[in-house]
Amino acid sequence: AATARLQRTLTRELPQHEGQTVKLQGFLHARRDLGGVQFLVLRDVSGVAQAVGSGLDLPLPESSIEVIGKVKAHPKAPGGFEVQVESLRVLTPATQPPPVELPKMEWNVNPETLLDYRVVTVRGLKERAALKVQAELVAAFRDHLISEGFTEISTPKIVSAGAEGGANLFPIDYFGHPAYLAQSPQLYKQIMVGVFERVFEVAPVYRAEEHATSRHLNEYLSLDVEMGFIESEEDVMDIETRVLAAIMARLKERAQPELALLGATLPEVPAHIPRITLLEARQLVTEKYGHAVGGKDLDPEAERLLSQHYAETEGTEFVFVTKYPRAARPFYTHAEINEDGSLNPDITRGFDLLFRGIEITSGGQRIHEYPVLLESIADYKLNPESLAGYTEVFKYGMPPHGGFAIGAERLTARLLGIPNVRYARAFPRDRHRLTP
Ligand code: AMO
Repeated sequence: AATARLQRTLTRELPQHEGQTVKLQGFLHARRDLGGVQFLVLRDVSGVAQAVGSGLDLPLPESSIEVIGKVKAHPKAPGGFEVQVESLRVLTPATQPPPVELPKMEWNVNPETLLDYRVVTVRGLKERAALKVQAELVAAFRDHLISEGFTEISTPKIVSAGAEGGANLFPIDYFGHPAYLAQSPQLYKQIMVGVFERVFEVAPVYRAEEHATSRHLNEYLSLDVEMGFIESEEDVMDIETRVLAAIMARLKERAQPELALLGATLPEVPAHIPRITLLEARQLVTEKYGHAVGGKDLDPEAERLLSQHYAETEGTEFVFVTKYPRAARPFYTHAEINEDGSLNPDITRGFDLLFRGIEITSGGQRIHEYPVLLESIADYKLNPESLAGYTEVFKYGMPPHGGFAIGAERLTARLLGIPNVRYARAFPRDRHRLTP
């Protein structure tokens, strides 16, 4: 009766309860029987704890359980303490063992099995740590932007036209009308600059990418920012730098156990992240590393080499690649402004941010003048009627503005050394995966 009134203790709190009787609740993470002595590892939201007993009727792994027992210092136990089991109660027994032993899971060992059984493998300590770090990262993104006067918005994910161009749109049937899943909140976040001037959104977006790579998902979490009354895309890069610094500061403060578990080190975010134009970047990787860059952008190898160059020469893991050619940017991107004030037809104010060898952000200044926008839509051979709901707002004094978007899974994966963005999402959608 006395123990029934015990409050729940978290595994993390055991050191504060040495010598006391505590009640732990969680999942049976692992169990071992050593000649009559039984060891169990209980996992709760705060970590794991070892408990030791005998004569216990142990359920299958992943059963949810309650353990009551005395806390004892034990140097070999995880966290330095163990619980000597006085009673074990099975709250809900697992009806079958998990298809893989959770304590033994590693990235990329049987990756398909891990994803097929994601409902339970996502409970794994590393899997959970990655998602926890991402949650902290998103919280930091929000908090920092709010502190700089940004307002959170929510824009439609069912849309009538693509925002980013390309063929990677998911068509859907909207009561008999053609519609699409949103590729990005781009057009709506720009419209909302007319309301709040500084806005951000945290929401999934959809890309019908047919290829399976370690950096592409068909549904990913986009961390979007848009701000009005800027001078140029430099203002946008400055904000992004501060956002990244705030993210790393929060992770340092709040995600140490997860970072340690994953063996991850946080990057320093320099006050000024180096900036190099795309043209110069292409030349650099060709001249320094002998890599001939195909296409109009940087290919993945060029991104890797450019990051390597900045790590070696400036000791930074971030670099902005700026002044993208028009041909490599969407129709809404603002042209570079020549010294005489005219618009450069070939170069834009679009940029990417590379982190540890991979593009994690695109951004730039946007076209804000109605006639210029209509001209761009015509140049890109897009249908002005399908974009009329967007272009309309440019009749009403849209200020110079710009923004950026961070792919949350790419940033998480690069931060934590996770080899594939699929493991930086609880339930990834890829070319072959619609469940769970
Ligand atoms: P972009 O299309 O470059 O730009 O996307 C921005 C960032 O989103 C991430 N990303 C992806 N992550 C996982 N899987 C994908 N298939 C995928 N595609 C993109 C990347 C990328 O840098 N509207 C612009 C942003 C802006 O200018 O504000 C846009 O969507 O990290």
